[in-house]
Amino acid sequence: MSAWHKTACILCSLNCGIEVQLEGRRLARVRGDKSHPGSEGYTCEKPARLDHYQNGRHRLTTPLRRRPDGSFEPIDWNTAIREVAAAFVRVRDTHGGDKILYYGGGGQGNHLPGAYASATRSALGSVYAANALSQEKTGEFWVDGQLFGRPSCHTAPDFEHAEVAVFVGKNPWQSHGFARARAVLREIAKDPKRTLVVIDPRRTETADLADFHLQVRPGTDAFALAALLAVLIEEDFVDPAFLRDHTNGADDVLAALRDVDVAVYCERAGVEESVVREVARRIGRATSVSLLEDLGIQQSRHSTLNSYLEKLVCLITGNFGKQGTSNLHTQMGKLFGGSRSDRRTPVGGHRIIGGLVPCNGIPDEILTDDPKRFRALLVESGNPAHSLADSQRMRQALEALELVVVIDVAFTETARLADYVLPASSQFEKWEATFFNLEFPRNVFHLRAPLLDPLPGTLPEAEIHARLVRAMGALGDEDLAPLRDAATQGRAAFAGAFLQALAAKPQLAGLAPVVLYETLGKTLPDGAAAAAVMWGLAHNCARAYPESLRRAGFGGASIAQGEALFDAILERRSGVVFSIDDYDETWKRIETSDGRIRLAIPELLGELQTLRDEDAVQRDPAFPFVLAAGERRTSTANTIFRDPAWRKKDADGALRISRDDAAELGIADGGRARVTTKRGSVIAVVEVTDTLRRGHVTLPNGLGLAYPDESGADVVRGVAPNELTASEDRDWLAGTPWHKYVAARVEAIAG
Ligand SMILES: Nc1nc2c(c(=O)[nH]1)N[C@H]1C(S)=C(S)[C@@H](COP(=O)(O)OP(=O)(O)OC[C@H]3O[C@@H](n4cnc5c(=O)[nH]c(N)nc54)[C@H](O)[C@@H]3O)O[C@H]1N2
Ligand SMILES: Nc1nc2c(c(=O)[nH]1)N[C@H]1C(S)=C(S)[C@@H](COP(=O)(O)OP(=O)(O)OC[C@H]3O[C@@H](n4cnc5c(=O)[nH]c(N)nc54)[C@H](O)[C@@H]3O)O[C@H]1N2
Ligand code: SF4
Ligand SMILES: [Mo]
Repeated sequence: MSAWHKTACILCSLNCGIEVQLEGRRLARVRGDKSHPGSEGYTCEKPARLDHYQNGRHRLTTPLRRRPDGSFEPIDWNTAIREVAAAFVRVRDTHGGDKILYYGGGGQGNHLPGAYASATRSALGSVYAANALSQEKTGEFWVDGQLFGRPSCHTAPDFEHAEVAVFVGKNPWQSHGFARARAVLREIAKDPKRTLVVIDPRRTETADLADFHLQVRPGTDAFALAALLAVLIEEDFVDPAFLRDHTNGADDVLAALRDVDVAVYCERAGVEESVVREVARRIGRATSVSLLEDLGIQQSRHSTLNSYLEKLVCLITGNFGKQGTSNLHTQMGKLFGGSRSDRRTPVGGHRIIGGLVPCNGIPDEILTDDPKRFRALLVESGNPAHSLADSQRMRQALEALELVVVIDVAFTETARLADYVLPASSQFEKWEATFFNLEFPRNVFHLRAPLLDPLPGTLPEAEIHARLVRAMGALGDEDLAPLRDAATQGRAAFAGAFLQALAAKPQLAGLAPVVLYETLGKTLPDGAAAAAVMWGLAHNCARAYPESLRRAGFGGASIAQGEALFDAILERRSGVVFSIDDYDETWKRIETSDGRIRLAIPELLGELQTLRDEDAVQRDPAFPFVLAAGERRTSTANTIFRDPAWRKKDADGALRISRDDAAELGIADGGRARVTTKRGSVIAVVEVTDTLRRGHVTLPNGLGLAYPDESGADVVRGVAPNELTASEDRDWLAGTPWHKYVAARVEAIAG
């Protein structure tokens, strides 16, 4: 029997700890890691199939360069690094480094490359970035910024302890989103003293467990949430002491919500007023309520307003800053920026939130003659040609750029449009980690050791960026040699030398991840050079949260705390509890000038007013259905598995449609239908279901990917959802897409 190696699942943001048995290079058997402090042995059904990611036919094994005729030729790494560095430097020197967009930062399992990419970006002066977060979470971040002072004041739910748990546009049974989701959902469902509420137009697996399911009409959550809030106020469930002690602007908010006509709004949302009232009473009387929102409201109409209303449910009832509610957690590394200012994109003037350009606005920044347009793109661990709205327009934008470089494990839809493709080692072939450390009161960080050597021909991103930075001439041996010497004398000596070097040459600060990798990194045990960046982050963490680290067992002065944390990160293969919080810490993390929550957000109270005159159903008779383009199912995992054979069920990613609609259109279960939107038309296999309302159809995310068959010819299975979406269909404030609200027509196909 071969050994069990510890690592983590990379298929969703939970990154459950797992143990893997290898057969050669195959991930032969996978089980939950009981010593992982976050997941405690829990997994869902998906990681058993991780070998489809590790060893599929999608793996790249050589750098590629595009020929003038659009085909690709293999090139060696030295040529690739030299040419890519020169091409980026040319764009920088001709147009300015700010014309180079970075799309990346990591997927569900790999965030260390984003840290190393920051060195390449610094060498180039690339200041604009985007990634999947800026097509899902940026509206919520903006609301957090208004309420709590900075977009990085991110809240953590606490379903483990909540008396009432509410999910709005979130199906945790399939998509998780908090630790041990299915176990926690079952516990809540079977406890008669606790209540589970789901707001979702589909009767999801989570809704099946719920005490209350508000099966809203798609795209009408702003009405449903406003009605819920109005009832909380009308029936006197507001917490006046909380509002008085902790918030500003409550009067404006309460006044705006008192204006809501509950009966009319419930009617528009397609939910029974009596049930909304019951839910409000249950929330109002509970000692603790926790809510979680996700794509169902973030990628739909009124996206940012929805996030605001969802948060107001907690805040006006005082469900914040205590057990079982919502709290501000620690962060090991920042997933997104915390700048207070509203920067705008250079061409379209789109809001940059959390440091991220809205994805739906990217084509506007490229497909223009404006001299401020983006000229080049570095894509790392992302697939914008597939995963962002409006694939057609995104492809046009990619072709219009002077330079596109893709770093990926696979020959993706985006890589096919690139000038250079650099093959990365997989997440099981290098040191990796994520910054999805979003827990409260205990927060966990897990540095994963490689299970395997890099696949020949590939390099870990840390090494790719180190080579690029050197090839650009930003860093030389004269910078590194003294630090390498100091590193051999121990970390205290290294720290002194590092600070001295930064003082002497301030531009090294931007290159710090690569500097650490090349110096301190070479002295770390087990070849963990790519973990070097964690040394800096561990010290930042110690400075930011000394008490939280102390409670987690990292005591002493700040420097000692940082060092002890870094050692623990390197040594503990199942992950580290790096912070333990008191509920009081939440209040210290509010970053408004007076430490109070700014409840009134004028822009969104303005939008709330406009609901009064808004027709809930804005349907073009040519497109009578609402299509949710991209649903999480047991058989989806973003695009991490490209091999369709990983899917045991739902192999083609069926279009779900209600029984009545299917009957009326003459479509049978297992048959095929054409789905048409203003942007495109596709053919999908059909699943007739009793879980949907009439007029609502859904397609899964992560399908429609090209994958080579045994002869090497590409086969595409299922529908690529963004052939159907349009970049202009987005939130007015945050630019988030309306993937869940796509006007569509559905037609039967004979045969
Ligand atoms: N199995 C699996 N798990 C995943 C992923 C995966 O691909 N597969 N991806 C991961 C990622 S990147 C993310 S961001 C999360 C996303 O996790 P979720 O947001 O939970 O995923 P979705 O299924 O896209 O959308 C959630 C719910 O929104 C509902 N919905 C659709 N329209 C509306 C509406 O108008 N109003 C309301 N209230 N609800 C609506 C859908 O019916 C669905 O149940 O999942 C993560 N987990
Ligand atoms: N219509 C519609 N569109 C959607 C959604 C939807 O619901 N509907 N969901 C959206 C959401 S929430 C998200 S998060 C995105 C997800 O979609 P993407 O952002 O595309 O993310 P992933 O599928 O997680 O992975 C991106 C890439 O990382 C590559 N990769 C894997 N491991 C490594 C590695 O170690 N190194 C490198 N360099 N690359 C690696 C994979 O091959 C893949 O090409 O899709 C979004 N798009
Ligand atoms: S919940 Fe997410 S991280 Fe955990 S095993 Fe399932 S897919 Fe993997
Ligand atoms: Mo996502």
